[in-house]
Amino acid sequence: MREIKVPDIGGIRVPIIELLVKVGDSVAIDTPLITLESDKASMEVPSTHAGIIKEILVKLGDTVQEGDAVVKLEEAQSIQTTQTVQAQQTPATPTISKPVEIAVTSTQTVAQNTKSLQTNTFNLANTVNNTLPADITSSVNLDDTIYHASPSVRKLARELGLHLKRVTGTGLKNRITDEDLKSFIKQALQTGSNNSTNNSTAQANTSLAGLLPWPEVDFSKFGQTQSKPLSRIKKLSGANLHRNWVMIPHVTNHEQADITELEKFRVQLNKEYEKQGIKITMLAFLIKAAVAALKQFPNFNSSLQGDDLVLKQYFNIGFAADTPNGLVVPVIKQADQKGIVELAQEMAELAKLARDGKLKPDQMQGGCFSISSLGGIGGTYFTPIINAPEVAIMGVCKASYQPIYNGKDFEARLILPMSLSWDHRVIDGAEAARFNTYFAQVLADFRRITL
Ligand code: CAO
Repeated sequence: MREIKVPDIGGIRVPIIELLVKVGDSVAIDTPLITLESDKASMEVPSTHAGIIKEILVKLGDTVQEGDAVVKLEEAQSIQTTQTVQAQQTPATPTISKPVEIAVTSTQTVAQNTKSLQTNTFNLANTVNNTLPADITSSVNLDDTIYHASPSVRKLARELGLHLKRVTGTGLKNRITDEDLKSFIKQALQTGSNNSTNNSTAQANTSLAGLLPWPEVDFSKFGQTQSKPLSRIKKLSGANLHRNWVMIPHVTNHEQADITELEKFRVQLNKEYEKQGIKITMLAFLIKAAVAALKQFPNFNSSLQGDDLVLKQYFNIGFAADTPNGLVVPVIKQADQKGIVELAQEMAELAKLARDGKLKPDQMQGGCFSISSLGGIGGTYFTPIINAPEVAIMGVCKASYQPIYNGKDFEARLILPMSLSWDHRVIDGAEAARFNTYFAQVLADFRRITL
């Protein structure tokens, strides 16, 4: 049996404010056992050995110093990491599934905090600023009763992008415990899944925004009804679309492209490739034009990450595909390195996989910009929803012949209606108008792509 003791914490006595394990728990080296807190900082005491907790030698509120025994552990000699501990546990064994990464951090925390406690220069504002992202800390109230929490709780909250102010602490001095955080997350997830099951995602979110609750109506009062569960894809895409529509301050600019010449070229190409069974649709040209426009306007090929704009040097283009189960967006990778025929073939393959429900996750990942084409169906203009974390999407509808004045006469020209939605946090209106104009120019005269 091995006793795990409090390491060097700078020769002071500090109270235990959290017990992080219980008898029967399996722990790995560096699994946090207890949280200590002085009036300046908090720190976790990690296990120095792997094994099973046989006895807890301290209780909440006890004050401890270096060398005090915390727990008795039945050592598992061969167990060195959390992963191996987990692999050897039987289902009946209570487990602590804290990833090694957290434990490593807590070791560092002990070292950092020990130093700080010794020099007594530690200050809470610094802790907060070091442990929370800048955009959160800038608006944070530094009153520590608001989000008093151990380093591992803070870390988990940070990883989930969750502000601790939203969690109610039930520990000593309103401290937010591991359990508080977990039950908050559990509740949030339950609310989310309930909402998606009831097709009323708006319900929770509108209540957050202070809006009226979603109306609950007994439709059968007015006539016969039948309930049909949403498909898995509809639930997933619905949740994503809802988030993107609510969270992105988006604007949609409309444009018209004269694709008379391009359509002639497409028809000609289709004749040439008919024998090979290759069909070239307008979408292949739209993908190529999108690449050209992204090269010309790099802000459109980016994603927001905190205060940074991540500009991508690759050109992966997603296209919305309508399937019996709902909307999916397969991604054509490295579209800049592919010709029209190759793009048309790959698009047809991906669209078929999508319709058959056989797309693999990696075939829907890594997109830079999306195109949603309703051209084969109809309509004039619409307002596509940006496929976050992308910052813009191009929607096109059915091209039709329009009388266009050429300075002398009205001429019948094939006009493609285009609708570009863009994220106003990243792109300005003028830039969007330029992007759209350029996009339309490329489609009007595809030779521009070579410029
Ligand atoms: N204007 C006029 N005709 C068009 C056109 C356009 N912009 N785009 C396509 N067409 C024509 C095609 O040439 C084809 O005609 P023919 O059969 O006579 O050659 C016909 O419409 C059908 O094309 P298609 O839709 O099968 O092919 P596509 O390459 O244009 O589109 C795909 C493929 C997968 C994008 C499409 O099948 C699809 O799923 N579209 C729906 C996308 C969607 O749901 N978007 C909404 C997202 S928001 O909810």
